[in-house]
Amino acid sequence: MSSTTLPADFLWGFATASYQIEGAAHEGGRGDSIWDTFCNIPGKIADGSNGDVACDSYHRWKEDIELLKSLGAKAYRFSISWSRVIPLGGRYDPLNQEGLRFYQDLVDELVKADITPMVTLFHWDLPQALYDRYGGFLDREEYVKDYVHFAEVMFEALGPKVRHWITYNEPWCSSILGYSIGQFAPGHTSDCTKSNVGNSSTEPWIVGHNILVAHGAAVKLYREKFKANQQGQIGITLNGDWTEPWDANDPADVAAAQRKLEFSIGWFADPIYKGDYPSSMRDQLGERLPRFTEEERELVQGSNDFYGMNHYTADYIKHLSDTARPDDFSGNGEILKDNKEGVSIGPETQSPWLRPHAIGFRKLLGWISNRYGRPTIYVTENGTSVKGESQLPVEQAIHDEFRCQYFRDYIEALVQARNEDGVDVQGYMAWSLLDNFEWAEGYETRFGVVYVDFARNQERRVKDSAKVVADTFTRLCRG
Ligand code: GBH
Repeated sequence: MSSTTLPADFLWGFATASYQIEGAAHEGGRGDSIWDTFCNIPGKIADGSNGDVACDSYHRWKEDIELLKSLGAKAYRFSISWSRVIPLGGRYDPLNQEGLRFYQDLVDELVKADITPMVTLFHWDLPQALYDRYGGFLDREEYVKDYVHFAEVMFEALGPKVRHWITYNEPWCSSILGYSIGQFAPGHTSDCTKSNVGNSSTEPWIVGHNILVAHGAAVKLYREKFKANQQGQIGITLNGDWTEPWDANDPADVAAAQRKLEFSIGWFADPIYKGDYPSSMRDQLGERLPRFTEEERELVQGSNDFYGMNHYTADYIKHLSDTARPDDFSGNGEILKDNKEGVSIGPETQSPWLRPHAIGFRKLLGWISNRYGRPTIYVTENGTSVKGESQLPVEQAIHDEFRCQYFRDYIEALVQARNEDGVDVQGYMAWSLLDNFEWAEGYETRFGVVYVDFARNQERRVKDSAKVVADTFTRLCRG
């Protein structure tokens, strides 16, 4: 194989998430999730919007599959709305057959179209009833049992046709954004200007721990009860930005950049691949970081058949000299977009946290591969917003050269990581198939390779970037 090709069976395609695209929030028997509730709190979503209609994919899913087909996609990653399937969420609560049918039909049609379904069980939309009943993720006993039951329902319903399962999307976000900063549902934080519930110094670490245990328990169930027949793979998807030291000549910044990777990625991946949290986290957090019981460790260690990697950007990290604050979650470093020389990590986008830096993708693929013993990696999200895109008339927005260049650069970095650095990356899903509900930013920020006209009936228009992704992989995958 030459250094500029990918194997013919390389799994490439596009990704979405239930609450961001489905709409039909109060239809088809769906129960509320914590995001329905969160969107109703004034001031939480930039444009005051919500996912009630979103891309209306609950009704237009066939059109979405046509789009995937027209692009030649090999795979489609989507997530399940737990409260659409079990409106009240719990293991003794009734199933909603109409919700299950929706996902079964979707999977059937994808398979007919020769598109591999990649199913994320959980992309942040926890059933509200479970939060009301026992505080959701905070209750290790109840939460883990309810999650495993939900997973079992889905393995049974979709398993015969699904070979790729993702237990969780970005537990870092559920923990830190949901329970430390309070920027995401359910909005817990110690910052009393934002919320009167939460404890940023303890809750995020408990939430992260319980999600890891739930992931491990669902994987155990899959392996024991379904894997032999269904022949699928299961893993977790973690987010992580690459880091560079703010001052490359300062060993304290070099160490802080490494610590930031451990606090964001190692937090979840170390227990899965090595059996415990990184020592840098234990050192800083002490007993605020839960400890694994022997039983939990057994569930979690070795629980990934593949590593799901979401990646968008990079940061410069500057060490902080004082003792870490109780609400610190970055390993006691400052996260900056300019380095000591004032050089930006990359050009600005619509998202304050995101600046393209493709070489960081290659470096992070290498870091993960080395630290965790060369796991199979599926890139489950990668993409960018474009500064000012929402202000553009559709005829201009669809010519998204900035996003096209992002994809060219990042896909090239992936090919180099695979073919020159020996990283075992076997798939790539661009984020996102559609412009969609971008969480706290509402509809002000677009990530789609397909434009969605939210003012005109959710009409879809393919952007140039969709063709760049499709053409690039079609060319690379000739074998
Ligand atoms: C992905 O997360 C999500 O999986 C997807 O649903 C979402 O649409 C997509 O990003 C685009 O945003 O506000 O400074 O605290 C990407 C990883 C990690 C990016 C947390 C935003 C927040 C930084 N995210 N980060 S900050």
